[in-house]
Amino acid sequence: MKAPALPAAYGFLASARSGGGRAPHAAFAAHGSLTDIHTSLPDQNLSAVLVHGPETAPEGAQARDADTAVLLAGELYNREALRSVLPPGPEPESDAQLLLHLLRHYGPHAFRLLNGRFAAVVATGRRVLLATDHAGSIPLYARVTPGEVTASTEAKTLSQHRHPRGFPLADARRVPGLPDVYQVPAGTVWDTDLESGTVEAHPVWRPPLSRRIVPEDEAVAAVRAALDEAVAVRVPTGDTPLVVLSGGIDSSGVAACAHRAAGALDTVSMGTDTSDEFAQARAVVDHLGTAHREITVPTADLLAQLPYAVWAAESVDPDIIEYLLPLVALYRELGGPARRILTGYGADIPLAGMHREDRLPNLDTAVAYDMATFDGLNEMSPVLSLLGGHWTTHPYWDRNVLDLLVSLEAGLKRRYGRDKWVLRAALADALPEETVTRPKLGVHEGSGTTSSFSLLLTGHGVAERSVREAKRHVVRELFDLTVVAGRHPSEVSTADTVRSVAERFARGAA
Ligand code: IOT
Ligand code: MG
Repeated sequence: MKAPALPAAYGFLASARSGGGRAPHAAFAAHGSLTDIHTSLPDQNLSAVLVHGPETAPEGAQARDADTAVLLAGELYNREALRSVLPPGPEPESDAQLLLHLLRHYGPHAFRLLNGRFAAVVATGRRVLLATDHAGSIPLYARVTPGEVTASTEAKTLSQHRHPRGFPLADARRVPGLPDVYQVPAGTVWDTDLESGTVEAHPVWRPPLSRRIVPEDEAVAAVRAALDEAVAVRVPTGDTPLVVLSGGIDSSGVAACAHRAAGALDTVSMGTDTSDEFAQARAVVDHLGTAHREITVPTADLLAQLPYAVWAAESVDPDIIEYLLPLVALYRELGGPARRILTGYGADIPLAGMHREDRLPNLDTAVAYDMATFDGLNEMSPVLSLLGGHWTTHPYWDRNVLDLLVSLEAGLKRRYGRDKWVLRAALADALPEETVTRPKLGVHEGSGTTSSFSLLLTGHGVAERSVREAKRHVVRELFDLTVVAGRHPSEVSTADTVRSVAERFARGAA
């Protein structure tokens, strides 16, 4: 089954209360139309503001029956399988409706069944369920007080209170600078008692810890089949998808599968004035016959976009912000009507693609480490592309693809001197040989982001050995300004922030 052009909603700010209340007010970084909704249930009221596409009917993001209301941002990918476990009846009209039916049958365990990119709020009886997909790919934040649960896909919309008003939640991840705001973990359902404000966390997905020994040809066929399927369910009916194509194996593989599924494909590559991989992308474009576009962003402009990257990702991790910055620049530069974009993001994590490493113990340590630490980094947040009004989806972090890739024994990931061997072999018949065999630079390296950020700091007098720490401070300060204090990134300057951090370092105050 194929995906609709765009999901019914990209995000929300929702408030469930035992008493009455107004729709909360929200300023999202995600660019879209806003719609207020209200649902009265016997034991609580759910109000929300939804952010959605200009042409999209937001009704599809909500569903209700006598005592349950569902709010779903994002989309499901295993719709057909999910329908197959429900009794025959009329087709659910939306993913929210499908989830409502599943909840009737399985209760909160319904979330164990979902393969999707979503954040959900379910008001039911006197409880409120807050749920993320397995990857937490749409970040979800909450403030919980007795009598009211407020949840949002962007933490900044919860930042109006200077002092904690919500309950402290033991063991839950706090949002820096927002004292009573917590992030729902990836692959988790928070079951909240509205009256008492107590929260129980139920994990519904865990990254595989064990590794499977599979013959080469079986592994290769399984990877190809899983990726083909993950791409096919992300390709909209009757619409040409867009792939952000670097020319490396990850995004080229997505492009090959998407071209096959849709029959036509648009691609776009980004470079800077100092470097690009346009020729490598061009090899794939010519091979597949895609409608291609090249965008060049001056390196100097990249760093100026740091406040936007932090505002969108709501992450304080400087490495992640460096990876995301060129993509943010690309998404903001794209223009045009809202598009569905497929990326090759995330393939390097289960395949240890960024660790060009021959020793299998080290390789599997990298996989295990990255799978244990991705949660909360928000690197797959849709808000990054929604800055430009576009919806992204990441086939390598499809639940089936990810489960498979993580669980393959390390010798299938590094083999015959090749990184990401099993993926390369899986795509060998679909791409030019040079694409299949060539290692590539990461987006941050290719665009020169890492080095130009370092240079900006040393240029302001930060010592070489302090650059890493200074980057951490710059990113945190940008987070405090844009997410915590609510300043629009257009009013925040990377240069000023770097200057003030550099001065602090010079005084030895950092
Ligand atoms: P990289 O793998 O280079 O890029 C990620 C995706 O962004 C590509 O697959 C492609 O779809 C798009 N992209 C990258 N460069 C361009 C370009 N020049 N033009 C158009 N599209 C482009 C690291 C990285 O460098 O990205 N990403 C890692 C994950 C980071 C590690 N995270 C973690 N340990 N939690 C990845 O797995 O993708
Ligand atoms: Mg990659």
